[in-house]
Amino acid sequence: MTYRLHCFGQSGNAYKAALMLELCGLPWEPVLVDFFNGATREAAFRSDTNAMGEVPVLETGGRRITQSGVILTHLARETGLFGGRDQVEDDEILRWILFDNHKFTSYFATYRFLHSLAGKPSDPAVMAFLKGRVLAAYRIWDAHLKHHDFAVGGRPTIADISLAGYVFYPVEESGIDIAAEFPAVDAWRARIAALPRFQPPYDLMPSAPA
Ligand SMILES: N[C@@H](CCC(=O)N[C@@H](CS)C(=O)NCC(=O)O)C(=O)O
Repeated sequence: MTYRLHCFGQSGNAYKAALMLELCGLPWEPVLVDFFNGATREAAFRSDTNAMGEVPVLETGGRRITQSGVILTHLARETGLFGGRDQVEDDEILRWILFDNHKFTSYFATYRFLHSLAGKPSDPAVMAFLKGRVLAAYRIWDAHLKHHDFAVGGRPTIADISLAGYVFYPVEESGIDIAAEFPAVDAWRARIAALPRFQPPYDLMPSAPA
């Protein structure tokens, strides 16, 4: 069975799913979503692909699974890879995935979008507010990584794969230099990049045209 992942290269949320598929050695193919020309806002996308109007969407076994955290959890359960070893670890993994979705990914992704992908200048006050939220979330993750190699249990799990969604994009896209400002995040990022079958986002997924 080949998994089909609705995605586009610039989407770090989609990259979380693509990276998991790849690290697990699963057969999958990308389905390019024309995000910058409004594909996720079209009625057909909402009715046929995802009523929430987002990527990633994973097609598998006649189902369409959405929300990267759900996709990661589903694949960990199916493969027995990158999941928790017990209920306590599962709870901790979910805790970090929720932190990632609410604070770590979401502010960074919004900031990066306005910084380099929106195609028009952004309100400086909005950018200053978002940058403060980004840096606060990165400080929390960096502090954890000063004393832990990974999010949970001393080994890579889907929590790390979720948190890794946006950390491999070129620094120019966000203007936030992770290597310079967050050394523990930088070292963790290198540990993720050293995993067998790792590939960065633009190598795994086709880019959406601007
Ligand atoms: N919490 C969601 C976030 C997904 C998300 O924000 N996807 C963006 C691309 S990175 C999207 O498709 N946005 C479409 C839109 O807002 O119109 C997840 O983790 O899957």
